[in-house]
Amino acid sequence: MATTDAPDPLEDRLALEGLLGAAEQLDEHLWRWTSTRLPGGDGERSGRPYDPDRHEAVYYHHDPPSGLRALIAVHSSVLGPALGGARWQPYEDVGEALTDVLRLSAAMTAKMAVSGLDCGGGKAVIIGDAAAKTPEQLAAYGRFVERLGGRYVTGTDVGTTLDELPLIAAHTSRVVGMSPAGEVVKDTAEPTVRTVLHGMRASLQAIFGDGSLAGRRIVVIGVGKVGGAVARRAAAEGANVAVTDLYDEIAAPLASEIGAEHVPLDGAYAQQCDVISPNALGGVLNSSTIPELRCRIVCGGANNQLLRDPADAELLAERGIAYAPDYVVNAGGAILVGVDYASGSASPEDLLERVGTTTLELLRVSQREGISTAEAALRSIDARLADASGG
Ligand code: PPY
Repeated sequence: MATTDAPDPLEDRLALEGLLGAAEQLDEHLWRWTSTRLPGGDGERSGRPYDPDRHEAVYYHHDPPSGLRALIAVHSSVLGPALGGARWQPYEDVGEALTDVLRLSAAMTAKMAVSGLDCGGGKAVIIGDAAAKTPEQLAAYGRFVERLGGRYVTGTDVGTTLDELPLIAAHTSRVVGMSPAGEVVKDTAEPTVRTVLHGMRASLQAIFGDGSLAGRRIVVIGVGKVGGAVARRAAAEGANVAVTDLYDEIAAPLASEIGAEHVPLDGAYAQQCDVISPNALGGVLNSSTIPELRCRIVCGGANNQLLRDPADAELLAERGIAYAPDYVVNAGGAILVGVDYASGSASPEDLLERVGTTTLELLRVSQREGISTAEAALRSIDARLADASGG
């Protein structure tokens, strides 16, 4: 069990307080920080309707019996309840987990706003090895979510799986994608694959005047739940696909199955191609990879692809590379579960398809106004949030 070597909650509290300022203790093992600023955030959007560096609340919970240590960040509930998946990862320390949950939850607000959903942005991170998680920890996580009384609604993300959702849902009703009878009814990976492909076709349309994947060279980096299916479908549509992954044992069989090239991860960003599709880690578009790129388009399912947003978006724009913003094209999962909260809006099918139109529109605004696609997206998010808060 993870309890023995887990730091004392007080140590965690102090670490968090050092980063965030004042905290309120809700009970012995549950803390809340309100109106927090992302440590290390550049504050560039301070005072704007969408400020990714400022969060409504952050909660920290340590459950000594199970060893669960988790953070939940509510970035914004301006558009509706804060939705987002739970990421289970062996973070080095609570500070690293905090930075991740703050960035991921802010991206969820952007994703919901740009997709036209009446939902806010939140995220959970659990500090631990996903392969070693216990049912007791999942139960403790469910109780943690329940304590927040609906301010955060959870689902799956990296390190959590659909078959674990019922174990969480046994302790909270604040879970997306489940039927009232407790069955998992919605998989968020499949619609995410669909929106990534809609975004890819729209980007090809904007750059080449033809949205077909056939004959295009597409390098898919990370071939897990989402990337693997993106590679598969792109190959089925006649693209010339190359795949790579941290784990060769995942990429190699996929490559032979779909007739793709298997390229080394090292140097993958420098591949000559039409599209680079990042589908695994965040922070992969940065000042060392961007100068190496020899593609026309970046379009993939990974969250937080830009290491420094908006600086890296501008670097991409300067190089003439069309960047389909990650939270626009990977919104499929969020759309599928978020529609349940969006009173009176369009059908999930319409919203999924709209990702293509939105991507095309952002690329056109970017070309026309000489701004990055990320900046174009931020302007539309600002407009929606300002409208919703009556400003
Ligand atoms: C994401 O899109 O990054 C997610 O976390 C998917 C999701 C969205 C809304 C609720 C649960 C999971």
